[in-house]
Amino acid sequence: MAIFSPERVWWKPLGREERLWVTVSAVWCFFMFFMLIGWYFLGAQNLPTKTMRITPAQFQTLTDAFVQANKVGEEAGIPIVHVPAGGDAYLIAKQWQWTPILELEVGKTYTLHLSSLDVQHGFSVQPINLNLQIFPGYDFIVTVTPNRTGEYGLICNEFCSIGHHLMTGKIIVK
Ligand SMILES: [Cu+2]
Repeated sequence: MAIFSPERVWWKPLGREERLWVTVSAVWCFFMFFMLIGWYFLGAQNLPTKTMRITPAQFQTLTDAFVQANKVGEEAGIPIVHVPAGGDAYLIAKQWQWTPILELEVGKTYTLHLSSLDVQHGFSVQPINLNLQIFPGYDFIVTVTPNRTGEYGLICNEFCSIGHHLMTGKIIVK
Protein backbone atom coordinates (compact mmCIF):
# COMPACT_ATOMS: atom_id res chain seq x y z
CA MET A 1 0.00 0.00 0.00
CA ALA A 2 1.35 3.33 -0.97
CA ILE A 3 0.25 6.90 -0.96
CA PHE A 4 0.62 8.52 -4.31
CA SER A 5 0.82 12.24 -4.66
CA PRO A 6 -1.99 13.48 -6.87
CA GLU A 7 -1.34 14.42 -10.42
CA ARG A 8 -0.38 18.00 -10.88
CA VAL A 9 -3.23 18.67 -13.29
CA TRP A 10 -6.07 16.66 -11.79
CA TRP A 11 -8.87 18.57 -13.45
CA LYS A 12 -9.94 18.43 -17.05
CA PRO A 13 -8.73 21.55 -18.82
CA LEU A 14 -11.48 23.78 -20.18
CA GLY A 15 -12.59 22.99 -23.67
CA ARG A 16 -12.65 25.62 -26.36
CA GLU A 17 -16.39 26.35 -26.05
CA GLU A 18 -16.33 26.46 -22.27
CA ARG A 19 -13.44 28.89 -22.35
CA LEU A 20 -15.36 31.05 -24.82
CA TRP A 21 -18.45 31.14 -22.57
CA VAL A 22 -16.48 31.97 -19.44
CA THR A 23 -14.74 34.80 -21.33
CA VAL A 24 -18.00 36.17 -22.74
CA SER A 25 -19.74 36.16 -19.35
CA ALA A 26 -16.72 37.69 -17.59
CA VAL A 27 -16.52 40.49 -20.17
CA TRP A 28 -20.28 41.07 -19.80
CA CYS A 29 -19.98 41.17 -15.99
CA PHE A 30 -17.30 43.85 -16.19
CA PHE A 31 -19.26 45.79 -18.80
CA MET A 32 -22.40 45.78 -16.61
CA PHE A 33 -20.43 46.71 -13.52
CA PHE A 34 -18.77 49.73 -15.12
CA MET A 35 -21.99 50.79 -16.85
CA LEU A 36 -23.57 50.98 -13.40
CA ILE A 37 -21.05 53.63 -12.46
CA GLY A 38 -20.93 55.22 -15.93
CA TRP A 39 -24.70 55.58 -16.17
CA TYR A 40 -24.70 57.77 -13.10
CA PHE A 41 -22.84 60.37 -15.19
CA LEU A 42 -24.06 59.50 -18.71
CA GLY A 43 -27.71 58.71 -18.04
CA ALA A 44 -28.83 62.23 -17.11
CA GLN A 45 -31.54 60.62 -15.02
CA ASN A 46 -30.38 61.43 -11.51
CA LEU A 47 -32.26 64.33 -10.02
CA PRO A 48 -30.37 66.90 -8.04
CA THR A 49 -31.68 66.23 -4.55
CA LYS A 50 -31.11 67.38 -1.01
CA THR A 51 -32.64 66.04 2.18
CA MET A 52 -33.43 67.97 5.37
CA ARG A 53 -35.06 66.95 8.65
CA ILE A 54 -38.59 68.26 9.19
CA THR A 55 -41.49 67.14 11.35
CA PRO A 56 -44.81 66.26 9.70
CA ALA A 57 -46.43 69.19 11.57
CA GLN A 58 -43.84 71.66 10.25
CA PHE A 59 -44.25 70.35 6.72
CA GLN A 60 -48.02 70.62 7.00
CA THR A 61 -47.67 74.25 8.14
CA LEU A 62 -45.37 75.13 5.21
CA THR A 63 -47.69 73.42 2.73
CA ASP A 64 -50.77 75.15 4.14
CA ALA A 65 -49.11 78.55 3.77
CA PHE A 66 -47.98 77.69 0.24
CA VAL A 67 -51.49 76.56 -0.76
CA GLN A 68 -53.14 79.60 0.80
CA ALA A 69 -50.83 82.00 -1.05
CA ASN A 70 -51.05 80.38 -4.49
CA LYS A 71 -54.34 78.48 -4.76
CA VAL A 72 -56.10 78.89 -8.12
CA GLY A 73 -58.77 76.22 -7.98
CA GLU A 74 -59.92 72.90 -6.67
CA GLU A 75 -60.52 69.46 -8.06
CA ALA A 76 -62.41 66.83 -6.09
CA GLY A 77 -61.59 68.64 -2.87
CA ILE A 78 -57.86 68.85 -3.63
CA PRO A 79 -56.53 72.40 -4.09
CA ILE A 80 -54.89 73.33 -7.40
CA VAL A 81 -51.88 75.53 -6.76
CA HIS A 82 -50.05 77.64 -9.33
CA VAL A 83 -46.41 77.62 -8.31
CA PRO A 84 -44.66 80.98 -8.85
CA ALA A 85 -42.00 80.61 -11.58
CA GLY A 86 -38.71 79.64 -10.01
CA GLY A 87 -40.39 79.22 -6.67
CA ASP A 88 -40.77 76.52 -4.06
CA ALA A 89 -43.56 73.98 -4.31
CA TYR A 90 -44.76 71.74 -1.48
CA LEU A 91 -46.33 68.36 -2.01
CA ILE A 92 -47.68 66.18 0.77
CA ALA A 93 -47.86 62.42 0.62
CA LYS A 94 -50.29 60.90 3.08
CA GLN A 95 -52.58 57.93 3.33
CA TRP A 96 -53.97 58.00 0.64
CA GLN A 97 -53.50 61.06 -1.46
CA TRP A 98 -51.01 63.49 -2.95
CA THR A 99 -51.92 67.05 -2.18
CA PRO A 100 -52.08 69.73 -3.57
CA ILE A 101 -52.25 69.53 -7.38
CA LEU A 102 -49.28 71.52 -8.67
CA GLU A 103 -49.46 73.75 -11.71
CA LEU A 104 -46.05 74.48 -13.28
CA GLU A 105 -44.84 76.32 -16.37
CA VAL A 106 -42.76 74.62 -19.00
CA GLY A 107 -39.08 75.64 -19.07
CA LYS A 108 -39.10 77.16 -15.58
CA THR A 109 -37.07 75.70 -12.75
CA TYR A 110 -38.76 74.84 -9.49
CA THR A 111 -37.72 73.59 -6.10
CA LEU A 112 -40.01 70.77 -5.16
CA HIS A 113 -40.37 69.82 -1.49
CA LEU A 114 -41.76 66.38 -0.78
CA SER A 115 -42.56 64.79 2.52
CA SER A 116 -44.90 62.28 4.06
CA LEU A 117 -47.17 62.90 7.02
CA ASP A 118 -47.45 59.27 8.04
CA VAL A 119 -45.62 56.33 6.44
CA GLN A 120 -43.21 55.75 3.58
CA HIS A 121 -44.66 56.45 0.13
CA GLY A 122 -43.36 56.09 -3.40
CA PHE A 123 -43.53 59.22 -5.52
CA SER A 124 -43.94 58.11 -9.12
CA VAL A 125 -44.57 60.52 -11.98
CA GLN A 126 -46.30 58.99 -14.99
CA PRO A 127 -45.85 58.52 -17.89
CA ILE A 128 -42.23 59.67 -17.52
CA ASN A 129 -41.59 57.11 -14.79
CA LEU A 130 -39.67 59.34 -12.42
CA ASN A 131 -39.49 57.67 -9.01
CA LEU A 132 -38.51 58.81 -5.53
CA GLN A 133 -39.01 57.43 -2.05
CA ILE A 134 -40.77 59.78 0.36
CA PHE A 135 -40.34 59.43 4.12
CA PRO A 136 -41.99 61.08 7.09
CA GLY A 137 -39.59 63.33 9.00
CA TYR A 138 -37.61 64.32 5.91
CA ASP A 139 -38.04 67.16 3.45
CA PHE A 140 -36.90 65.77 0.15
CA ILE A 141 -35.84 68.71 -2.02
CA VAL A 142 -35.73 68.23 -5.77
CA THR A 143 -34.93 70.72 -8.51
CA VAL A 144 -37.10 70.19 -11.58
CA THR A 145 -37.44 71.93 -14.93
CA PRO A 146 -40.44 70.57 -16.82
CA ASN A 147 -39.65 70.33 -20.54
CA ARG A 148 -43.04 69.22 -21.87
CA THR A 149 -46.55 70.46 -21.26
CA GLY A 150 -49.33 68.18 -20.20
CA GLU A 151 -50.91 66.48 -17.23
CA TYR A 152 -48.71 64.12 -15.31
CA GLY A 153 -50.25 61.51 -13.10
CA LEU A 154 -48.80 60.76 -9.68
CA ILE A 155 -49.12 57.36 -8.16
CA CYS A 156 -47.78 55.81 -5.00
CA ASN A 157 -45.55 52.86 -5.80
CA GLU A 158 -44.65 51.91 -2.24
CA PHE A 159 -47.31 49.82 -0.54
CA CYS A 160 -48.75 52.04 2.21
CA SER A 161 -51.60 49.83 3.45
CA ILE A 162 -55.24 49.34 2.56
CA GLY A 163 -55.95 52.39 0.33
CA HIS A 164 -52.60 52.33 -1.46
CA HIS A 165 -54.13 51.64 -4.89
CA LEU A 166 -56.29 54.77 -4.58
CA MET A 167 -53.37 57.09 -3.89
CA THR A 168 -53.11 59.25 -6.98
CA GLY A 169 -52.31 62.90 -7.67
CA LYS A 170 -51.48 65.25 -10.46
CA ILE A 171 -48.96 67.77 -11.75
CA ILE A 172 -50.05 70.10 -14.54
CA VAL A 173 -47.43 71.65 -16.81
CA LYS A 174 -48.60 74.64 -18.89
CU1 LIG B 1 -48.86 53.69 -1.35
